[in-house]
Amino acid sequence: MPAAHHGYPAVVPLPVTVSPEVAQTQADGGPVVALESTLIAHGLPRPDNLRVAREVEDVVRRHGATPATIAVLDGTVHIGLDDGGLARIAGEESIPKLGVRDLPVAFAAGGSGATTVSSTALLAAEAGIRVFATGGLGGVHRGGGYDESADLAALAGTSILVVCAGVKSILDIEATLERLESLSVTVVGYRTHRFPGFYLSDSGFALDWRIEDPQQAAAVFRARLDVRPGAVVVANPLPVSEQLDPGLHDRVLADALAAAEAAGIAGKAVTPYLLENLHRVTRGASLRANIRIIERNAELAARIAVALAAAE
Ligand code: PSU
Ligand code: MN
Repeated sequence: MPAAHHGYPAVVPLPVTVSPEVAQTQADGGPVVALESTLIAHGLPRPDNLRVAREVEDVVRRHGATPATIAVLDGTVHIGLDDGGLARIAGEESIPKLGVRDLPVAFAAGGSGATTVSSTALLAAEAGIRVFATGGLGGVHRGGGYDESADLAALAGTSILVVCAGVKSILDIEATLERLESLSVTVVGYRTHRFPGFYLSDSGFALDWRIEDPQQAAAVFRARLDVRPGAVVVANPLPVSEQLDPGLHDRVLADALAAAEAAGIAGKAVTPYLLENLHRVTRGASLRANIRIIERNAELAARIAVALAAAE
């Protein structure tokens, strides 16, 4: 894998395996959509997570692109998992969550893990993939202790287009938007001027820019490459008819945040803990919204990847 944009030649190339389907699509100049694996391993409950992981790949295929779910298995980066790989990520109890800083430890030890937005974006970009679909980005957490997801800094330096439903509503959305601005991450709304709030269609915060179709998204991304390396975030809201009831959302979120604090949950366990808590107390309503978000983002990402491939 080339590491030219870091300014140093790669001394030891990253251990990477590209699936035959992804390799063929790339050789043909076709559209590929990267998918992360932390939301499978840690964002969704077993056994639904495996079904969703397969469905999301099918959504990408149905919209004309090739899916590349990314994870680390036995010390090797997989750009595109086969069904056995998906089943391991979804099923193994002890799969760790790997941000960028965790990757070297996994490589050195020959370990396995699920990649977050930060590490998926980096590994996808290094593999020449330009479009990535996820649920919601990490960001700045609420509360007293400072907790900022590595997703933000990673996107600042990684040239990739990420389709998401904003950032998870468990976060401090205002602070997260400010950090995205400081880091010069390009953020555009898809057919909206409102920043989506993940489970909610509107986080309450406005966006400066909106785009109307996949062709515009592709054009913004191509222009971004001429400006300076960095990500383009395409914020794709759930329609109001599919969002979580806002009253229910606010009530259960307050309880979940209090429970996390009381239980002393810290570090990278915070996000999975809060998501699991919400899924439980909303009796699956937040889970259904979460799955719809991922499917809708996969569809839009595939359309954008198709537009990008056609433009080149
Ligand atoms: N979006 C979801 N579910 C998830 C995540 C995002 O809908 O589980 C994951 C992503 O992998 C993201 C990570 O990168 O949560 C952020 O974790 P942290 O806040 O610890 O950086
Ligand atoms: Mn954190």
